[in-house]
Amino acid sequence: MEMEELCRELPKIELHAHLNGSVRDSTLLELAKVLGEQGAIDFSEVEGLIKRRGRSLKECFRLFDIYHKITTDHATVTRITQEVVEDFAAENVVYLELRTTPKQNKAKEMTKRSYVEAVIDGLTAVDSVEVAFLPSTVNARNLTNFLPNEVTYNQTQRKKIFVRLLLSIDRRETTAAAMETVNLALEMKDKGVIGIDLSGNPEVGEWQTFLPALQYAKQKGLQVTLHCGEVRNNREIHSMLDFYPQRIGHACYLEEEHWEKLKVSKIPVEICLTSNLRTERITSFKEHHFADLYKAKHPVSLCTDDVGLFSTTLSNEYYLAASTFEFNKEQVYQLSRNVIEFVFADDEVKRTLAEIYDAAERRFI
Ligand code: 6MZ
Repeated sequence: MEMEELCRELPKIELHAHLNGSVRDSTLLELAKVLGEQGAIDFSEVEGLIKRRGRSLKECFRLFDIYHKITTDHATVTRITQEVVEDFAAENVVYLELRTTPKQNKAKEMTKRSYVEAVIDGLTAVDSVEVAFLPSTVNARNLTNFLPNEVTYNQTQRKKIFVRLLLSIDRRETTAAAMETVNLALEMKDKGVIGIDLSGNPEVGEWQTFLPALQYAKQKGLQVTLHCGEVRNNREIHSMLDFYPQRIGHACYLEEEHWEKLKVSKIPVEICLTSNLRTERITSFKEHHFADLYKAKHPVSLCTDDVGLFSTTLSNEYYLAASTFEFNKEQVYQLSRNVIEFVFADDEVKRTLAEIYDAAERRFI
C-alpha cells in the first residue's frame, strides 16, 4: 500500500479542530448565496474571499468574522457540526475533539447555551456514521459497538467515531464571558463537553484576563488546552507553560528557555503543519519544530486546525509529515497511535482506541 493511501486508511485521532474553520467550502458558498440574495452580505465579495488561497493570520481572523455571519443560527450550527463529523469519519478519524466558541446572538435568539445545544443536535443528527459523544459511564453499552475486529474495516459496516467537545474562549472575551463559557462546560459535562480551549486572534487580549476562568476550569476538573506561541509573546508563553495546561497548540515562537521548560513538562503539543505554513508561521515543513519535538520523543499529535480554511485533511497532515521526514509505515502508525495517550476522554475510551489500533496494525502494518 502506498504511503498516501496508508495515511488515509489508518485510524486517526484529531485533537485540534475548530468547528467553523472545518466547514466545507461548498456549504459556506451555498449559505452565503442565500444571505447574498437576502441582501445581508455581498455574495461576490464573500465568494472571492472563500475561494482565495492566501491566508495570512490576520486574514484568517477577518474571514472567521465573515464565517460567523454565515453560520451563526441554530439550524446552521447543527448542519455544519453534522457535516464536519461526517467528513472526519469518512477519512477514518476514530476519535475527534471538536472545539468551538459558544456565541450569543440576540437577533437569532441564540445564547451560548443554545449554541452548544445546537452543536450537540448536530452530533445526534449524524446518520452516515455512528457517533459516541457521551462519557463512557453514560453510554457504556454502546461502547461494544466500537470493539474492533476485522468487521471494523468491512466497508459495508457503518463507520464509528468518538466525539468530544471543547468549548473555546475567544481572546476578545472578558473575564466574565470566559467564566460563563467555563460554567457552561461544567453544566454540559455529561453531554459530551470535556474541556476548554483558549483561542482567537493571538494579537488580541491579555493572559491575565483569561487566567481566572482557566484556573477555575482546571480546579473543577475540566481539561484545558491553550493556543500558545502562535505569535511571539515571551511573557505570555512563559505564563502559559507555568499554568501547566493538559496540552498546548501550535508552539511556533518558543525561545530556547521555553523549549527546555516544555520538554521537562512533557505537555503534549498539537501540531498543525499546513495551518502554520499557510499563515506564514514557518517557511517550509522541513523547518517545522515538529521535527525537533519528534526527535526528542516529546508527545505530539498531528492536527488539522481548520480543514476548510486551509483545504487539508488529517490524512494529508500525516502524509505531509511522512513525506517530509521520510517516515516508514511503522513510524506513521506509531505517530498516530501515540496520540491515544493525550486524548481528554476517559480510560475506557483509550482502551477501545488501543484495540482499534491493534486491529489496524494487524491489517496494514
Ligand atoms: C487561533 C483560531 C485559529 O470556534 O467559531 N481559531 N484561533 N489560531 C488559529 N489558527 C489559524 N483557527 C481558528 O471556530 C472558529 C474560531 O476558532 C478560532 C478563532 O477564534 C475562530 O474565530 P469556532 O467554531
